Amino acid sequence: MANRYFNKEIETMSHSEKEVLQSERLVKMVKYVYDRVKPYREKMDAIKLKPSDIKSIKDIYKLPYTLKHDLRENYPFGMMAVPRKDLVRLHASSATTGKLTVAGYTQKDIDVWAECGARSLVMAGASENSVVHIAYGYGLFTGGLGIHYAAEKLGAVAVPVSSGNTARQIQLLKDFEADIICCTPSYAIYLAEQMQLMGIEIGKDIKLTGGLFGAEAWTDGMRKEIEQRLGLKARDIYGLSEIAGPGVACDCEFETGLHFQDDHYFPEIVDKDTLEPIGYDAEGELVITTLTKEGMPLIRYRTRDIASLSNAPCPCGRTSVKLNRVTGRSDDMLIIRGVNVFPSQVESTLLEFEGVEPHYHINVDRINNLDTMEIVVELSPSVKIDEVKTIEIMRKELAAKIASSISVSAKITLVSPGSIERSEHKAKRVTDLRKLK
Ligand code: DLL
Repeated sequence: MANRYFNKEIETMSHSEKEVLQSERLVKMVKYVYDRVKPYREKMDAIKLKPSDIKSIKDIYKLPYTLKHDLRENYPFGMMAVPRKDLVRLHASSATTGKLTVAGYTQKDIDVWAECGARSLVMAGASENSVVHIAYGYGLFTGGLGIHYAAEKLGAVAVPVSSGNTARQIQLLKDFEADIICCTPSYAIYLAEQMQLMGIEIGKDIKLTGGLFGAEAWTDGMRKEIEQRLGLKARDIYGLSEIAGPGVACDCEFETGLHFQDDHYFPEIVDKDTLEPIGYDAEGELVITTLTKEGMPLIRYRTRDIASLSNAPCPCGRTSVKLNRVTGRSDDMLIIRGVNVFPSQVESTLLEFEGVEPHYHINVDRINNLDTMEIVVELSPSVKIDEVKTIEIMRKELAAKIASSISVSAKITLVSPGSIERSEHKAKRVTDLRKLK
């Protein structure tokens, strides 16, 4: 059996030892940013907080938050703690809204990120004997290069396919006999669909055993679907370019939550309205502090991701805090007639409903001052689109199921297989026409 851990000493460290390590690192980090990053010095001076007031990790709540806005205001290099000559790489976030946010990394930052990625690959069952097919995009997006360096660190073979050209992806998966695949969950479903159309036999032509899927919110229903269609174990990997790309947290085979690499990245959950820290198992906004980053350290960075943390032990022996599946970003939350709706809730319901596929798009509008929601979803290939009566019954049943699960009624439009645009990158699930009015 492959090794269970990439770095056993750290991954199974006792809570008390971890706390000592985190405290030492935080104290150093706060002094480091105070001395080197003007926006941090100004924020701390404004609340009369001195670096010496931070004595242990328990004092973290005294520190001010950092927002995406701070990164944009200081674009491109104002948040860096080292001169440009000491940076070895820049990435930028996908910026679905507004200006790009840039992240700079020193060589040590790249090494730490690769280490965390390697820990994640091991959680997906990879070893130095693995062939890792990397179908995340390479470029300013951190997915491709992030996993690439992680695979090399592990000593596995990295296959830098990047995104796109699905037929070639399938050919290479077959020819290179990859055992591990890394891509967005929505692309994994698309790949599986194409393999089926091409008559590829899972387990015979394709020998995948594990995968790291992330970069977008997805559900346990989607996990089962991917596992069944691709014949592998699907792990959930989390990350964000501002902190490091993929590998900030990842789940193991016990699926008890995503092990947060909390020797380097310290997580907190805060109430998204009051910003008061909240304890374990309650949902709120994820806030992350980098404990070792040199290039662009971030103190209490508000990620806008909605999640919860758990400190329940995991049978795998890893002792880190765990991140319960990110249900979505607060920016993605739709408010429909006063009710909060996440696209992931819609996804869960669709996956439980027989006869439709997890390919969907949500259209939101406001007509005569009333919010409207339409869910366009693909029928499974086994359902005949011309069976009008069957389709009408399905539509009504699905509408009732959606209304009871998300507490909002929605118009359901069933479309034929393949009609919803597939994404090679992060899937775009929502069009909110209210924002354009
Ligand atoms: O998406 C980094 C990444 C690449 C993670 C590949 C995992 C795999 P950004 O483009 O900066 O970085 O987007 C970060 O994506 O704040 C979340 O909203 C979302 N996200 C990332 N991973 C997950 C996940 C990369 N596993 C933003 N579940 C984050 C849910 C995720 N959302």
